[in-house]
Amino acid sequence: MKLNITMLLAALLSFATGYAGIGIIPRPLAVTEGKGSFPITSRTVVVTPEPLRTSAEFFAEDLARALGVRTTVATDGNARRAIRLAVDPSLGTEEYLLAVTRKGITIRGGAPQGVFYGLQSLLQLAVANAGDVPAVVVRDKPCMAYRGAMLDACRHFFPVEDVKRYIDLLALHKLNRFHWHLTDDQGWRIEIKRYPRLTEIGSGRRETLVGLMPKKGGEMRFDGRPYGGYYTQEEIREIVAYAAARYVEVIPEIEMPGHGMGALASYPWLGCTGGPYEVWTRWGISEDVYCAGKETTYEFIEHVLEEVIGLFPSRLIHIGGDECPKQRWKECPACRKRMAEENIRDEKALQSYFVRRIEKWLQAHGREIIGWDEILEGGVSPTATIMVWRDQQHGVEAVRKGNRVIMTPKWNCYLDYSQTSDPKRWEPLCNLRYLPLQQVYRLDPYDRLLPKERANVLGVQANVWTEYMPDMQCVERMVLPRLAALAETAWACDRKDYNDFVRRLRDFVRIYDLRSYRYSDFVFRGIE
Ligand code: TNX
Repeated sequence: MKLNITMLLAALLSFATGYAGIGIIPRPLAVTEGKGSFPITSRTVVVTPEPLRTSAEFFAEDLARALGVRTTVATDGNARRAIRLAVDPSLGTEEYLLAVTRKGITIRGGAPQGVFYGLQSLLQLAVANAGDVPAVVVRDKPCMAYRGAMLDACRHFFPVEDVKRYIDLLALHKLNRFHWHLTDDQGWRIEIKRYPRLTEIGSGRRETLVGLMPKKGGEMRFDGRPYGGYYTQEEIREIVAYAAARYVEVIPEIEMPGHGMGALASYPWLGCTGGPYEVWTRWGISEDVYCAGKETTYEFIEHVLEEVIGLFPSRLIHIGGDECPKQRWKECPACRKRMAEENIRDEKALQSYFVRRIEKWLQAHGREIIGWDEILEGGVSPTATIMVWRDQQHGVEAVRKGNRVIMTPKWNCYLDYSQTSDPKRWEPLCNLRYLPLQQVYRLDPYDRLLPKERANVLGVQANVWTEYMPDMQCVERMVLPRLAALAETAWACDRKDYNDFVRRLRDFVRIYDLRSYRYSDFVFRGIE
């Protein structure tokens, strides 16, 4: 009851400010307002074909939570006051048409995921208008096929329930790829049956750095407590299925040849020096990396990937490839020998050899690689997808080489960067680089590209590195509402308007409230 009054007031307020409550994020392709409204009540029936039943039930649950109204989900079509769902193959796969009249609501989508996105929009309209949905026709389709968000589960570990909560967020923002960063210097988080030490040893660390950015004059302070966690294969299957039910594909990342201390600590023969190694307790880049000279390294990675592809059906498998110092390779006899034998001119080319070998293996198993933009160095195969995280110029180069790219340039997409420049408002621990909401919004994935080159930009992604995010509450506060800005680029890259976005955001954050997601309200308070 209390909720309903709040909603009513909010609806009145938005009316008073001349905003008819038809604010959807991301901004749809076309919105045509009609006359009157359709009130959703406990007599409303969601009529759905069987394949869309799960989506309909998610929607009914959301409504119940949001409005305190229990709608019924049914597969027969005779209800009078209905929300009707249907697949209409004349529309694109992710495209939908939502029509609200005084008599009822219909959502048609080119495929089930299109209907799912239509339901997300309807939920927004229902919540913003306290269940009395204004008559409108909304038509939408995403401009990007790949709409992602990454979560780093290595620097900090997030239990299954948190990962699901994160996936819920993706679905709410109509994103469709969950990039799961599962291995790094600070921890190995995926169970591999053939190599049990990866989780026995590699998933834990002695302690964790809790000082603020030592590089910037902070002190190196550790908490002195062991830390760890990993996902069993069963849990991974559960998460993959959970995501799939929300039209989110999970793309696992197994980092190589750098960021591998979790593995090296578990099996020291993976490094050039043979160790001993330790799972890292602080952030940064380790000089010790997988040995590119020894054959056993490649065998190990292939065995790991064999289990990985058994768990993740995604065509793309992320093999990392970023920030790999080459000093150890320079000093390593096995690496020198391999370079001589394979006619490899320098260490960058050795990394390229490494990546190509793994790519060949994955291709032989029906998969494709995606890697951070450093894999461009030393030559990259044209079939690799490049995840551009440094300057967008690397993306332009990759596109011109004929590669496909995902744009996630750090100065627009790194949601670990601080959202305010005001030190008094920083999180207790944070990355001091500054990335306000508007700067996320400003991302132009096609910047510097010719129109005919655009097709190779598959999409955009937000990255959430968790050095300074010990738990999901913190992740939520950092990610929201910046994720909404990214989502708008992914769906509406050619029809963005920041002020209009902020206006719609006021409605949108009520869904965060309803689901008790934490978020930053800086934009509403004029804090930059
Ligand atoms: C760079 S982006 C990294 C991560 C860090 C991040 C911190 C990338 C491919 N590597 O390992 O966590 O910066 O912002």
